[in-house]
Amino acid sequence: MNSSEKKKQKEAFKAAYINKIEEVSGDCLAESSVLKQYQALAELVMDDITTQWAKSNTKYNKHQNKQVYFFSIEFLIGRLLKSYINNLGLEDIVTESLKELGLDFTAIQEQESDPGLGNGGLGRLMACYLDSSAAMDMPAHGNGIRYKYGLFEQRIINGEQVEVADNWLRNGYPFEIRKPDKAVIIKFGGTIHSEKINGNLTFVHENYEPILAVPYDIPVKGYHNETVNSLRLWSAETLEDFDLPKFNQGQFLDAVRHKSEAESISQILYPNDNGFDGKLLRLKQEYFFVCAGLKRIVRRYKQFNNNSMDGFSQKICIHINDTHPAMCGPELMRILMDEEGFGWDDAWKMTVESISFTNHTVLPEALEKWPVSMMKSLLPRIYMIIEEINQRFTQEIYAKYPHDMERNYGLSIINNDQIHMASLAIVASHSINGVAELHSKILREETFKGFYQVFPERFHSVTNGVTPRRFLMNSNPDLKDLLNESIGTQWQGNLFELKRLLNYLNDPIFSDKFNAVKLSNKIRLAEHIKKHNNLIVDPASVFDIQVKRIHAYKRQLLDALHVLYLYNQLKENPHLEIAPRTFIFAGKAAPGYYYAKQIIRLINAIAKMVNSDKTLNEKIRVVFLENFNVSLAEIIYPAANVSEQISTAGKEASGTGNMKFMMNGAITLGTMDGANIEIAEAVGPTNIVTFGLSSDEVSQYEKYGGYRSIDIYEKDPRIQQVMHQLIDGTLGFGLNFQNIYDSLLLHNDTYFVLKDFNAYVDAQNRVDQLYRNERTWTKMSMTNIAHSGMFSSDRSILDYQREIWKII
Ligand code: GL4
Repeated sequence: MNSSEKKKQKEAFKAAYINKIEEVSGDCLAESSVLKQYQALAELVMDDITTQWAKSNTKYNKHQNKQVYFFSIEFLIGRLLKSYINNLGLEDIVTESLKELGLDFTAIQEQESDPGLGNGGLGRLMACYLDSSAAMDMPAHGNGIRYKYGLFEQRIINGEQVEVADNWLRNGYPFEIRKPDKAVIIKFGGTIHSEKINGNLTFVHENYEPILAVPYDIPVKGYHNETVNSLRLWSAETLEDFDLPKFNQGQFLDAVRHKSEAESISQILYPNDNGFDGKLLRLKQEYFFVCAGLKRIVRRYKQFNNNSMDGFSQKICIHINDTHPAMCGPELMRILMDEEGFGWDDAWKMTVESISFTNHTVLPEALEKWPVSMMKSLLPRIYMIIEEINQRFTQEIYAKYPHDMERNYGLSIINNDQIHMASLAIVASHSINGVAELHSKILREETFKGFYQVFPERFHSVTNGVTPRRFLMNSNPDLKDLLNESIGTQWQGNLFELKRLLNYLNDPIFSDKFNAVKLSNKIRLAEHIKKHNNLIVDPASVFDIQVKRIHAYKRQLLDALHVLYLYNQLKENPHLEIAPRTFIFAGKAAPGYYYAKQIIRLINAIAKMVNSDKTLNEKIRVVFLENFNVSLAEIIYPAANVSEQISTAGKEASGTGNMKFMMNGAITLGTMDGANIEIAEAVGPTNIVTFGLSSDEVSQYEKYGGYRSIDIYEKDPRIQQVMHQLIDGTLGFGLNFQNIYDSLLLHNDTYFVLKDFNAYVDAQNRVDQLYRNERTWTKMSMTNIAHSGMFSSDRSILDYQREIWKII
């Protein structure tokens, strides 16, 4: 675009924007609030997107291409305004126009609430996959729940986590379109009886409670193309607002009770990551979005396919994100048999051919098991179908493997009066995959070993990826510009092109510019820390960062104990030569997870002690940033030097934060777990720092014993010292971390924190040495970025297309 064209476009944009502000606020620009400026900009952007959206939908209705639907109970999309603007290619026009109008673009963006419709990696992965699919012109859509309250907001008060409701819809949400005309009815409870209708045995559902599912669609705009896909989120409503007869009889509370009970289904996101709590309301949520989503997909398919289901499983992929949508199997069977008139065998073939399943965790406490009684009374017809699926499946395997009764028994979907959702998902889909090589291997050899023996061809592996649009281009614009001016812009379309950066490893001018970008990102984070924690940190210090959900297996404790150890070292020897470090933590703990909350308390206690100790010469600082969410993450990743990925080997299915850090040039300090292993392979051993037990070693100890944490404790005075400090009042008057202490000694350290302590301290020393050689560190950092192509979610989506959906 030449400069006069650009000028014209900017003038047109400014005129339209001023108009919009007047339209949405009734105020002129000068008097408008930042909120109205944001709303006007959002509406203007939506005007552009909806036109393209309609075109994409028309194209899709012809069913020339296979459509993928991601069913997920979480979609952690983050703020959208900036990403829409950049994807539309309007970045410069908007940024410059707003500047010329004297408006603060950053402040405008901060008006947008960050929809917290997910807990962590699992939900964020879906958002990355939607972004990549749209960028690659692939028809893939999301199907989930429009929670009225997303994941709680975290406040840190007196060092402890306090949860506050996340009312993200408070000011309305400009990027959704409510579609009451596409609402469907979901039936809960009631009874089933069979009847002969026109000579056919038919199942009739009676006395059920009907709930209305109303879709809200959010456009998913592709990067610099014409594709706009849809994220459909369902909201629960009553059929009639309230029960009028009751109201007229003066029973006001009863009249509205039904309304609030119905609406409770989409009221709140369960705040557990990697955990299952078995609540009835959660089961309702699961069926709610599964049933609503499938109904619309089937209806639309027929509408544009001469009212026929022919070819359905060749044209539709139902991809289920972990087991929460596992009822897709029985529900599709129900629709096909009870509503579309198919017999069992045909319906089953179509179901299995359409559904594919990704598993996201091997932690036993996260595997979903629903009591038969609960399923039977809430979803009687679904239960009948699950029972029949199980009967047919078990019969088949008993006939095929008559000598392997014990294994066969373990494969039953219904066991001990519980429905095993992972087993259901495996049996009812043609593909199951893990999310990193190691994770997929553990699924084949341990978690789902029996199923792997029966269905080896169903098992695949697709390593996770993250979108470089949000996590590099948008959140690290200075790095983007530097890359563009040095290696050209091809990498923006194909992240493998970042390899060209390797040509600059020995270029001192480039290195200086590269380090300047990192420094300015660290200054931005330091300003955030000053504002929110009232703490000054030195941007020249090593920014050593662990941000993720707080969970025992992720071992924030190991990180914290090392900080404590380093503190002890510095107290002993104030002249200890180390590169100054800022240890930064952030992450939410599930509200009911006491241990994780204690970890937060511990980190804050250590922070308080360390930051107020003047004798340390500011060599170490400790920060806990409250309310980790996508927006905060976007400031954190670009500022990191060290990426802490220190889960107990074998426990983190993949991790995706590790990839976001790497893409922004942080060096991974990690165990050989999840996708860390593939990061190590990609960058080579000299560009990563790894340590600790391997997953094989962990699993040997778990199976055969042989680890006694007390032995380690008794041999290591450094460990004894930090352990005592947990309980002797060092960390503050009245602060006692007895249960953390007990978890390590009394309960034999389930996650091998003490076992890996020594190796971790050594690894941290290596990090220190490496950082102190600036040239080496810069090269390592550049090498990490250069090899991050493989961790783009574009690559993951290509893998899914080839291996699983068989699209290309
Ligand atoms: C998770 C895994 O814990 C995480 O390792 C993985 O990267 C992510 C996406 O596949 O899924 N599983 C659950 S549950 N929450 C996660 O973040």
